[in-house]
Amino acid sequence: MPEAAVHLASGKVRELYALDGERLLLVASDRISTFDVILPTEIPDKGRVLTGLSAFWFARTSGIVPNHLLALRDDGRSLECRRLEMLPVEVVVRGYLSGSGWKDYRETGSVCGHALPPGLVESDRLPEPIVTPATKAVSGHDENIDARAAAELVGAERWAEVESVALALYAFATEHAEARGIILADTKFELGVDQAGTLVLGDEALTPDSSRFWPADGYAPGGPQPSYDKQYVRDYCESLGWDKASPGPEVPADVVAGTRARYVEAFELLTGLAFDAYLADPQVVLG
Ligand code: PZK
Repeated sequence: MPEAAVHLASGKVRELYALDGERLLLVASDRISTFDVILPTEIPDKGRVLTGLSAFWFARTSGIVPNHLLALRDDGRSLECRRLEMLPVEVVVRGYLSGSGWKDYRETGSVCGHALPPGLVESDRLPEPIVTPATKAVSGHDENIDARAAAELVGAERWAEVESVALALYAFATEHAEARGIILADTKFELGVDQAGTLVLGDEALTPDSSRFWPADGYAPGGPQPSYDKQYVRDYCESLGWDKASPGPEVPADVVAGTRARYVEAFELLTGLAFDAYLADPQVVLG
C-alpha cells in the first residue's frame, strides 16, 4: 500500500483508502464472515478470488453500465477506483426466493412491493427476476424498501435507470454462470454517480460475498440451498453448536483448505482461467 493512502472506512472484510481527491483503493482481505460474524481464521487468497471476479465482471459489463474500476493492482486484491457519489440505496436483484426475500414472501406474499404468485417454496426460481432495493439501516442490517421509497431517495428517473441497469447486469451474469453450472440466486449492486452525472457501478460486483452462488447440480427448491463457497465453514460452525455470537470459532485446516478450494473453483468456472494464472498476473482477468 502506498504511504499516501488514507484509510477511509472498514467493511466487514474489506478496507477503503483514499489515494487522492479522485481515486480510492478497495482492498479485499482474506477474512470470512458466517452468520454475520467474522471468524478468527482467514481463508488464504479469498480476497484475491473476490477481487479477481469483480474485475472480471467489470471488464465484461462496461457496455451495460460504466464502472468505477481504474486499475487492478498486481497484489491481486486491490482495486483502484473512481470516487463516486454513492446512491443511498443498495440494489439487490433476485431470480430465486432466498434470504430476506423468502422471509418477506412467507410473511406477506410480496417482496419489496413485488406481489409474487402463491405457493412458492424456499429457493424457488421466480417467474422473472425482481429488483429489491434496501437501505443501510443503523443496526448494520439492511432494510428492504419498495420501489416508491427508492425513487424518493434517488429520484424517479434515476431509479428507473438503476432498475434497468441492474436487471441487465443480472441477466448477463446469470446466463454466464448457469452455462458453467452455477446458479446466481441473487446479487447486490451498489451504484454511484460521477462528476458528469453518469450512473456508474461501484463497490464489488457479482462476487460470492455480494451474491448467493449455488451449485446448479443438486438444486432442489423447498429448503435452503448449500452455498457454493461457505457451506463447509457453516456446517463446521453448526457442528460445534456455536451460539453465533462474536467471536466465532477458529476453523481447522481441513475446513480452511476445503473452503479455499471452493472459492478457487468458483473463480475458475466463472472466469475460465486457472487461478494460478491470476496469481502470476492478475491482469489476465481483464482480457
Ligand atoms: C464507497 N463504500 C463501501 C466498501 C469499506 C466501505 N467508488 C466509490 N466512491 C465513493 N465511495 C465509495 C466507492 C466505492 N466502492 C464504498 N463506501 C464508500 C465500502 C469497502 C470497504 F470500508
